[in-house]
Amino acid sequence: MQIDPGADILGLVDVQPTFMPGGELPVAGGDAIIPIINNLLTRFDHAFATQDWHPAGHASFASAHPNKQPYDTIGMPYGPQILWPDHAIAGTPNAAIHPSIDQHRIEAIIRKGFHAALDSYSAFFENDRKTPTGLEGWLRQRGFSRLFLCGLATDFCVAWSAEDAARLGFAVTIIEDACRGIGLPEPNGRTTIDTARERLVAMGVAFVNSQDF
Ligand code: VGL
Ligand code: ZN
Repeated sequence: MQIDPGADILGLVDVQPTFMPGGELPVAGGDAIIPIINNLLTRFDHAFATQDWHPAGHASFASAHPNKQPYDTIGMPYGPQILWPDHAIAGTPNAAIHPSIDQHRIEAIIRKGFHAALDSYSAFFENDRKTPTGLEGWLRQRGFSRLFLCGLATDFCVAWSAEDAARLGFAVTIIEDACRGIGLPEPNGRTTIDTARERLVAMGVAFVNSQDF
């Protein structure tokens, strides 16, 4: 795959210790993507990153709701919300971009999920699908039209970011080996990783591997 330095940007989604083994919401193999992403960061001229960034007591935490457990789903004013263990607490070391990530090409960092009553998986919109993070404007003003996404988790924040980006008219590619997913069970023995991939492929999102560059 040829990278166009004027149009292409690598997006690092939630590459934070809170989503890695030893963190609060560990994604299996989440730390294995760090060297792959550092290698990708030597190929792209431009990168941005997101950070999941929640206040203590955030509405997406099961601990904020009486008699609820992590991975239960509840109804929120903006729709169904999966509840999570407390994670990505703003300002804590585990909410930082992983310290082993080479940040010298990261030109913008977008934090999301800081509204106490509203979750945000996507880098573009909070989970009401309306409240913008500002990333769209930044990308357009900088002239980027093709996004290459990596990070955590494939089936939540990466998938929702890819879906919004495609909907907004960006060409979107997910670098699959530079992502890891949570994989909650879905009907018929499938997982949220399978259903997210299917939905994204149908929307025209491309899937590649880091060796394709
Ligand atoms: C994420 C669940 C809750 C993610 C963030 O980064 O995919 N997942 N908050
Ligand atoms: Zn979160």
